[in-house]
Amino acid sequence: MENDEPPSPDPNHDNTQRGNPVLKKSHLTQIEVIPCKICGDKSSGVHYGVITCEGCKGFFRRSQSSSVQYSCSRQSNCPIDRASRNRCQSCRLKKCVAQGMSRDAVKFGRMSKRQRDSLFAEVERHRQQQRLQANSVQEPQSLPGYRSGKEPREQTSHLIPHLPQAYPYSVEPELPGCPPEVHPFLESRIGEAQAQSLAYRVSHRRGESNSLSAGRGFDSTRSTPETVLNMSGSEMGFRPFDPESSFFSYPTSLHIEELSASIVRSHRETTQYRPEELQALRWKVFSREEIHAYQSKSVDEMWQHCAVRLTDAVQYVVEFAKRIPGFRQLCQNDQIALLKSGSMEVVLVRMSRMFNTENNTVFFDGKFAGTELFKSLACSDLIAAVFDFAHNLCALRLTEQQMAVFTALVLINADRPCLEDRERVQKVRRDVELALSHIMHRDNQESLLHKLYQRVPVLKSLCALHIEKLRWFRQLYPLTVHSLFPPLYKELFGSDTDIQSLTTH
Ligand code: HC3
Repeated sequence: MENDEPPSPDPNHDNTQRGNPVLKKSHLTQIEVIPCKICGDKSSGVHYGVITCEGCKGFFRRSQSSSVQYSCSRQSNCPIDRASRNRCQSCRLKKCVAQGMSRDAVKFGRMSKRQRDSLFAEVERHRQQQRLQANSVQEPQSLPGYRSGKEPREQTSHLIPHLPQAYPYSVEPELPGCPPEVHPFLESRIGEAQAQSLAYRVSHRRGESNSLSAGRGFDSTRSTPETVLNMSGSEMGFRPFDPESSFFSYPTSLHIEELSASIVRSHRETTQYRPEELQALRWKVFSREEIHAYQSKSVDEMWQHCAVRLTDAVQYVVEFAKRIPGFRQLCQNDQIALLKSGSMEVVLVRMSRMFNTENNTVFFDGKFAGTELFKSLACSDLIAAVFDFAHNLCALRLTEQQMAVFTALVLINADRPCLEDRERVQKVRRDVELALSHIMHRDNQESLLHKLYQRVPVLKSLCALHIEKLRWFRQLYPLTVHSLFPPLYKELFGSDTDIQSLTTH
């Protein structure tokens, strides 16, 4: 049983005061308003690339120095919080890795200015939250619900907005024109996030979305995330893409260049793992015992486990969608309709980033797993088809930029059911199509375009099969779906009537 040793000075770990003369004690104090990303305890700084407490810093350091292999005696999904963090070393380490802790993480003191700005933007957000909580914050305004071809109903949806840090604070290879950015929105506890609603998650006031896209200068009186995003954007000489100003104009090549860069940046901000991390972990596979533990789960237990993991992944997709230029200018009903019908498809495309074609495994729960791990789902045809899709797409070896724009194209589909303004969706899609063509042309890989478009109907069939399996599962375990599946999952893959609307187009 791991107990937290008293913190000891560690020459290798990032000591922010020693790391950078520019950082003052006040900076360190600022960061400490952000709780430990692993257990939620009071943090003491950025350690191994992630904001953690002393206990989790010491735990991670020991896990890296000792050759011990941790294993979970339960279902590898132990909750890790201040009180429970010492109960399961395996799950604690898994969470450390999932949050991005790494021996190779850049020291905070040597972070780029942009990354430090992003971190301080998050500090500012936390401080705002603390101020709001101190002044008994107002409940978020409920928003008109999603109209799935029925009469408008009370807002009941459960998708989107706040997500845990998608990127830890560590150096990233910068793509031209799309520098790494950790958006202050990407932060909160998953449990909270899953409880919120789709309409709430895509919600935005016109003014807010305008400030995101209008490229305004930094207004110190409005230290909101949007203006912070604009500040760091303009500071980087990166003029945020402004869909409003160019929405109806003929797309110039500059407009398409900016659109491409904006989509790629949104993708980088909202993928759970960086390519380098997945590469570094590619041979971290589950042991026979660990696979057996998954296979020993009952059908309903494994479905619940995967439903939670799938919902986590969807939340990142929803955040990505919100950042696609033009998406937030669509009416809320259409934003939700595109997400309900397209987010699973994007999850499956993104899954190919986490796939190792050499041993046909996918990164899941912190290690790489083969189809056999999912046996207790009792839907081997779906698993086989999903793995085949991931393998074949992975074999195309898309770059992150190509992946980013392709997933935007998958999402922005004017043929989806229940859309109110198809023409407007088509206008957004047209620019994304041009962006994909632009990127493939630039990379001299136009031949890939045809192959990518051929994958789209396969995605649709996979999602139809998934819905069919869910219908079967719900008949056997109605209570499990009703009481134990994340609200967000139920909204996404909804009741039978919604399911039909999702799969008839
Ligand atoms: C598709 C999948 C569920 C989702 C799993 C995800 C995409 C979850 C996010 C991880 O970061 C990456 C990942 C890896 C494996 C993916 C699973 C493979 C098989 C399984 C099913 C096909 C879907 C089961 C979901 C269900 C049936 C509960 O709705």
